[in-house]
Amino acid sequence: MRSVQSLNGVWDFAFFQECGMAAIELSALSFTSVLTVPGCYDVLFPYAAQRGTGVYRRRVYCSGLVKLNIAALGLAAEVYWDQQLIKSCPYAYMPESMVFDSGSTAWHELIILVNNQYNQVFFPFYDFYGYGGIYGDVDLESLPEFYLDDIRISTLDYRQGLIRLQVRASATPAPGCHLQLRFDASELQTLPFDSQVNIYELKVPQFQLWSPATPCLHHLQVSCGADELALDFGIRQIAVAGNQLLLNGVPLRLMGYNRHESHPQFGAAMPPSLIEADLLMIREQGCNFIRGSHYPQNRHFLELCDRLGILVWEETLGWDVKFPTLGEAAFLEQQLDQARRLVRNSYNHPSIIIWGFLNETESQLPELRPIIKKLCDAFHAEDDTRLVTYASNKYEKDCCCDLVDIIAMNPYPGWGDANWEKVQDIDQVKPRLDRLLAALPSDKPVLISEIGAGAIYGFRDPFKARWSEEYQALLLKEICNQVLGDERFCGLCIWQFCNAKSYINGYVMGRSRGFNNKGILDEYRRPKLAWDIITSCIQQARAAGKPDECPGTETSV
Ligand code: ADA
Repeated sequence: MRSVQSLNGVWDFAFFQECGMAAIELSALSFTSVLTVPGCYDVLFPYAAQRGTGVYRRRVYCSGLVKLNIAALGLAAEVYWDQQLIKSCPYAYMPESMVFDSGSTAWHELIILVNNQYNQVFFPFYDFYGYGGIYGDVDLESLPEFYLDDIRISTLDYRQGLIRLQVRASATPAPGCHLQLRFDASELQTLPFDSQVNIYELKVPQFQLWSPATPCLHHLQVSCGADELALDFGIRQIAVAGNQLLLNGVPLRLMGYNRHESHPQFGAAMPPSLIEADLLMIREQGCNFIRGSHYPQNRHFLELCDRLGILVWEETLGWDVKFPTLGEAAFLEQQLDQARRLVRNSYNHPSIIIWGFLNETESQLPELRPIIKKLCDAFHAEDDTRLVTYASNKYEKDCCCDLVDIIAMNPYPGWGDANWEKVQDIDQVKPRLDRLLAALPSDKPVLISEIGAGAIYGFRDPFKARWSEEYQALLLKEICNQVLGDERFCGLCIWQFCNAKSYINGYVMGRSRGFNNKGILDEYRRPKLAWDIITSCIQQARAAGKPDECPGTETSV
């Protein structure tokens, strides 16, 4: 196996307020402080709420060809090895890997500049806080000269355990090169490896299907020349039949939450055990689905979803971007680049069933169609085994629904679309959903990808006024009953799992306390009244046979 060195831990640190990365003089730096990686600096004193460049430094003992992996960072970064620029990282939350010659056996200097000023990828109008820091693990792998660069496994036929294995090497192999592989504890297989990219169709011995009820993973060990890799994968197929979703041929209804990677004390660098705590709550409630709003997901999150049997929508960063930016060639290029990288990074996670892009875009405008088409095509070209969509708030006016695999709508009856003159608007839910369904194509699955209401934790009110826990609970009960009870919807994804930090002075936008308060839990994961109500609705829907396939209710094939 490759040797991997974790670079997590305590790094030297310096912070330059209101200073861009270009202005940092590497040779003149002095480090007065330290910071732990992973971590966000702008949730910590003395850097809390500041914007500028954080400079991380540590020494690394190594030599030769290496691959540096940074699980995620934000908002943008530059990576320097012995004062030489190795890579610029423009996308917040995107896993980064870089292969380079680290030099002779010695202590080397690794510097990562991490800037948290808004940029052309992370705009100030995003309704979630732009945290600065290294959000995920950092490690360094030693590579042989000829190495395996990318492995992708797709299910070709779930009934037979037939998979497609695509292996890309760093270069064209020497003549007579072979790939050795082993599934789980089965016999070692030897296959010819004669070009840089090799594709095999293989049957997995004694295969088991992956699904929310039985999240069985297989283990694959692959070696070629001096390189060896191992990974887990699942055999499962997600498909669409008319307005239904099918998982391994069985009708599937989604029930779950939008979730931000966000915590008041950790920002976007949540410890894996806290991520796990979120997922266990979600699964315990009877949910089977999470939309990873609104960016690439932490690798611990994805691994946990694979293991726990939680289905995932993963998406690229691009929130409510409007014209003229939306029409710029550079913006589209960036979106396409993110799409390709998202798929490459997450390809082997069976939990992911949907790729998403451009949250709440201008999909009511015909001039957006070519852009949406290009993005759908880019996702499909990288991955023809998953569904592609964007979450829309253009509802009846959306003119791009024919371009996606699954229609996803974010209506807010009783809240955003509400008549605020009325004390309550619960009775608006059903007519709003009916109008939506009447206008949308009926030959595709329709997912409610966001819906919900704000409530301030602890604000209890006998009048059930807006912002009270009571109003949120009442509205969510009606939403759950209407959506789960209507088979024309393939799923319900509530906005949102827990409160998440947003605009600091967001009072006018309804972001009081600086948080988006539509969480069913507060930002410390304390349940509001709606949590138990939603649990009961899921139990009732399951008792009535809906959703057909929540964890535990699935029929095996
Ligand atoms: C939108 C958006 C979410 C959030 C939500 C809200 O639908 O996609 O990120 O901002 O509105 O709370 O209003």
